[in-house]
Amino acid sequence: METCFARLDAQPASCRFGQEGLCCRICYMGPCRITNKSPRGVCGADADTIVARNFLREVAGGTAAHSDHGRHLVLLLKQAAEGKIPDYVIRDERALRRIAAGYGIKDKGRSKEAVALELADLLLKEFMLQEEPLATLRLSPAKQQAIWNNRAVAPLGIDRMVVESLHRTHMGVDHDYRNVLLQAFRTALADGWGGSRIATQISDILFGTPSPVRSDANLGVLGKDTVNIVVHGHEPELSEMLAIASRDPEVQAYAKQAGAGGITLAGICCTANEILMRHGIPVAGSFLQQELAVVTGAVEMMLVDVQCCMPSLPEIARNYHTKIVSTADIAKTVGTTHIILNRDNPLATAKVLVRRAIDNFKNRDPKKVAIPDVKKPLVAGFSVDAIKYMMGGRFRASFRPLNDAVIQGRIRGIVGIVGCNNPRTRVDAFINTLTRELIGKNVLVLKTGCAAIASAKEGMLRPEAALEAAGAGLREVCEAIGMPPVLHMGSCVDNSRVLEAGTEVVREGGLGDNLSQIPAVGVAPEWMSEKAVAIACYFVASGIDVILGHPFHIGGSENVQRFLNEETKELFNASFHVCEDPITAADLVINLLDRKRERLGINRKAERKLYDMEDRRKLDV
Ligand code: BF8
Ligand code: SF4
Repeated sequence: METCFARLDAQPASCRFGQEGLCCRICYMGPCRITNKSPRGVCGADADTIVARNFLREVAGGTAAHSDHGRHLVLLLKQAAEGKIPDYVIRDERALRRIAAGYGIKDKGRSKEAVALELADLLLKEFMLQEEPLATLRLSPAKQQAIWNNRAVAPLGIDRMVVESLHRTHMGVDHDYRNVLLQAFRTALADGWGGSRIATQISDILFGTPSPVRSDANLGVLGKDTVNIVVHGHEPELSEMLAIASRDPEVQAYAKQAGAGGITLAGICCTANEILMRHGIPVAGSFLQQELAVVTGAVEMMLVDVQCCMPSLPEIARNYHTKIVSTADIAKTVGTTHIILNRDNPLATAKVLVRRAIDNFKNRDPKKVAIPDVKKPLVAGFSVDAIKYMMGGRFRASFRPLNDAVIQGRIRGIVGIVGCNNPRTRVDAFINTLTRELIGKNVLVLKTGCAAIASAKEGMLRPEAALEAAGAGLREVCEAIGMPPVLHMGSCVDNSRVLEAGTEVVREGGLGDNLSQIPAVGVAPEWMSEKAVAIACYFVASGIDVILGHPFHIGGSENVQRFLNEETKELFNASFHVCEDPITAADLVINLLDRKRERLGINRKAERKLYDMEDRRKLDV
């Protein structure tokens, strides 16, 4: 069986030009490669221009992916508000009214449908704005907006930013690497404070704002005697319907008739995170486990939509009875069965799919079944709203206790550990070592994407993990609230929740008046996708330092490296750092947090020491 790990071994050594960003193939006078002997491409572009242009194209790709997902959801909200698809309803009216108020939409005395329609129209415009900055930017702290305006990086319409980026990187257009890189930050902001934020908000309105929920993670969640259906990809539209369909009594009875013990619906990648957060549906695995899920021989059907779905899946599935079904018209793969979603009645499509999976149960070959006996319990569902509620109950919901804990030093700071897995490094190793190191040092860890799944599989998303591994200060906070030391905030578009959490911290007061002042850092230890590049850029542009487990493809230009790793400090009060091992990364996180604490005048070492891991051990003795 050939999986990504074997295919990586079979790859020739990576091309240095590609790795360093020095290969340009954007016009047909090329491809051009920059060397000492040929320091310019045919058109005259030098290393700085070529590296910066390639980088901007990556950011545009990542922004496009997140934002197109956001657009699909806005269109869905519009149709739901118009009553065109009865299966989709506004499940969270409170979220709708709160979010609409954030955009200044009046909701008093108006039906939820009327408010939703106005909101959907306003958010659709976010994609199209030609001359005004995004309205969604106004959800950030005022000082943050001032920084973006001063630096001329406040994005206009999301689509316009992506198109402009492609235009500016066309042959013979924008050649000043600084100008090109500023556009990279501007485009990334249209993702984090545009497309991604919109996707998260609409998902909450349509499918419910997540709140703490129990579940399990790892391949062991697949049932030996149940029909196993795995949903994989990113958009929650169909998986939400599958969650309902798989619980339908008639469908359940059909599974029993087929000789199965029931139906197990499980997720891979960010679809997993979406339905875990809202329904507690178990997680079969992260990005690099998609092929392995098929290799268990126990999956009747795997549904794929967009992003991070490997084209190898049908090839792997040929060795088993597994049906790979693609569900998005913009994402087809040779060898899959493609279904067209019944837009008028998506629940009916979901039921047909579940029945087809049940029909396939009889084709399972017991001799080929090998489900690893691994799974860990977890608690997920930490939306910003849920965190506020946990801290203060319904009537005093607020971040005050969190801010106080940071000011007192019980929590040293907040780190967002996000992003993918990458077969070039040992799966989950960097993510999990770093996470343990940091919670031991009283850093509250927020997680999204496949990094969150890594923690789930390690058992770090259980509240008990605070007793086992957190420093005394963090442990005290977690125990008082009953929360894990690592909070699962959702899928990759839900990195916008990390920004939202930072904004709440600022709003609550006492830790500075923009995001760059709060003791917070982002880390993408095992990242691989263009989306991760966009996320990293909008974190930095939002004033949050970002540590990467391996560098961008920018090694070919010292100027580009200097701009991203140094000059951004002047622009945004944050920059990129590269740390290739988790211990050095943990030290750097602590260092960066302490510097921010120092500036806020709250870095009182004596108090903080009391909460350190070593002291905690002494106290325990
Ligand atoms: O968007 S963390 S491997 S699944 S890109 Fe992909 Fe990376 Fe996973 Fe979700 Ni995000
Ligand atoms: Fe070569 Fe310039 Fe064309 Fe790039 S744009 S391929 S550097 S000629």
